[in-house]
Amino acid sequence: MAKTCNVALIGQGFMGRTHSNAYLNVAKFFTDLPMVPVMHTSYGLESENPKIFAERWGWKNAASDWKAVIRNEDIQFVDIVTPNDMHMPPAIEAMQAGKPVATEKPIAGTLADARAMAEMAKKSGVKTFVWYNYRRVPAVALAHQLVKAGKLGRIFHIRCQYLQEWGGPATPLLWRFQKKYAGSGAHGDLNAHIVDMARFVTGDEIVEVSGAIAETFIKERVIPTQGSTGGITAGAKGSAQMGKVDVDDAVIFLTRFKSGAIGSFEASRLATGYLNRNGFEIHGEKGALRFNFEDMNYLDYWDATADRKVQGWNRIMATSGENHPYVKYWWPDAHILGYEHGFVNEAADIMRVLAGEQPEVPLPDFQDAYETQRVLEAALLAAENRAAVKMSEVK
Ligand code: SOE
Repeated sequence: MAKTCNVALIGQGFMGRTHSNAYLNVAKFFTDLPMVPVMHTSYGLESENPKIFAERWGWKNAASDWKAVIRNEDIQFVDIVTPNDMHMPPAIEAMQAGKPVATEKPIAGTLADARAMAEMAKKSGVKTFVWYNYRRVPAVALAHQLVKAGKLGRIFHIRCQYLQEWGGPATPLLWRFQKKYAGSGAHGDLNAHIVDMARFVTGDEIVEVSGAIAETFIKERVIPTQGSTGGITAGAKGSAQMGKVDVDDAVIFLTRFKSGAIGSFEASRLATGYLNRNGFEIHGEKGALRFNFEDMNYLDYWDATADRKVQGWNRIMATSGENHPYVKYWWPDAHILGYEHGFVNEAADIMRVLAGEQPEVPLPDFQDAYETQRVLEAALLAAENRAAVKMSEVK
């Protein structure tokens, strides 16, 4: 009989929905879990009608005092999905209470917050997690396995892009465009994902950042009279007043990796034509990989060791229950998965780790996510100083 874990969700919004859906469904599909979540309490600001959110998503209790929620001795695991500036305070509170804790990506809006969280994790010894959900897309997990198995050999190039286009002039001044809440714009939102994904898939680390450019194309946005109602911009309404944008709309930068590979990263919310193009291309001595989340069930693999006559891009449909991570818990082969499945897969892995088991795919903890945050900071420094930044200079 699986043990139970009383979960508290701190925050609502878009990630509140993806995480609630994950807790609602994980035990239905992952029937071998040693521990299953109990949706004990969800926290939201009074103005966000926490009772309505809790009832809609099946949380037993609703609260509007996050400290009281974390201090409740019935709570066994704290999951934080608030905007980036509100990741650290509840995370520190949870770790000081000796409770395992997770945050949405990025671990925090600033390197200082990320560092404090990583240090407290080390000091408290509690288990920590950061929801880099794309690691749990079967095609991405397969890429990690192929690189680890040496299928690409020595890697030369790592090219990552996370391109969206929702940040046009009509989009109001949401929290994601305000430094005090987000820390940065597309950079912490999207480059966070692809830096984590590059480190995860290659197992390599970035040692230098250069050639960085941060740009804010739209300097002012309408001040919202209503925030987004569950999507990125869904339902957001603007007033007649304008507010200044103080974060980037796009950040691009170049990297050197420890192995000697070289890389490029590009994140934008104004990449017209790409709606959620989160992906990578990796070129090695023995082969190459490419992935685009807009086509998330496929991984393209080029085997450079094959007979030249038949070399080409193999378009692998990563939906085989027998061969690809997580798929066996879902549908028969080739019945494909969606965005929400990555979060359910992650909830399963978190429950396994909380119960002392290994996850199906490596899970980033606060220290791992702090390494990603250091790279993000290095890129902003490189852009500001128009000069290369060695990672050894960024603590
Ligand atoms: C908005 O850019 C966003 O919702 C990101 O915040 C998520 O992390 C990404 O998965 C989808 O786009």
